[in-house]
Amino acid sequence: MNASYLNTQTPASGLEIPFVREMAEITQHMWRNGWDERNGGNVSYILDEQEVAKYLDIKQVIRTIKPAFPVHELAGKYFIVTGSGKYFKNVISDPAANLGVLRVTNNGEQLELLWGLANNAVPTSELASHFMSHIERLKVDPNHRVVIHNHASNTIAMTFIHDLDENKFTKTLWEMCTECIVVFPDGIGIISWMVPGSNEIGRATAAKMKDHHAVIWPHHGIFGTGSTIDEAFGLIETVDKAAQIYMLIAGHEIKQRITDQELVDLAKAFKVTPREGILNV
Ligand code: 2HA
Ligand code: ZN
Repeated sequence: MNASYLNTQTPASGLEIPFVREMAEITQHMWRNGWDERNGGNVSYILDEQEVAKYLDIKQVIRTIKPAFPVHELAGKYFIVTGSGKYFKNVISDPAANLGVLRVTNNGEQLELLWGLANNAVPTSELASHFMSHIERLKVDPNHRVVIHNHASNTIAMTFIHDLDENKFTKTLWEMCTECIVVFPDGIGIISWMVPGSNEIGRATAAKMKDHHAVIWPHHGIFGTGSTIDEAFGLIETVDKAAQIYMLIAGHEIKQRITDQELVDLAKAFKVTPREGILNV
């Protein structure tokens, strides 16, 4: 038996940490869906202190990073985020280079890096939209944890040929697949086209997050939120599936459809309350 072989330990990659693995797997799924070309897309996920402390030394700050604006509302919170300019395709093979675990300082002025973002990498360019969205979702849902942004293809396509009025857009999506109204009864928020990466687009997105789990950026992509990675990802999957059906039937003669009364019946059966002002019954 070769002793040196026995002593060789695989260096820790980060994948042994459950929340790192979750991020690595979900970014890989998104890339395989064609939703995250090049460095497109970003994810941020609020972690429990106890969960982080199980795997990392939370007293060991690697470096501090100044956010674009102070985030007092998120003081003391822990996040795992994707890095700016990083490719979702590559997260699974090198999590520490593409992801980072951060803590917001108690005064909300700084981010303390506890793991990852190797080689001086910085958090996602859309951190403003993520942080502002977390702040708004937490006000309405204490279980809120996850913000995912990606370039879901059918959703982007639909923003070219459908009216961007959010009630009309939501109704069309509800009509495309039976489960939609059950998955997003609060409907889809839509902002106007804006330059990404700015505090302004963050504010516009977060304003819609006050009463929607998902917000579309026309000709760019989507933000989905939830209390788990599965929930936020599942929401985007469902929206994009409905948008895909819309793109498949667009321009074809429609012979039958789900009626408003049937949508009401669905909502009743699944005990959800559809956003007001969308269904005509
Ligand atoms: O490059 O998706 O919106 C990351 C993005 C910017
Ligand atoms: Zn984007």
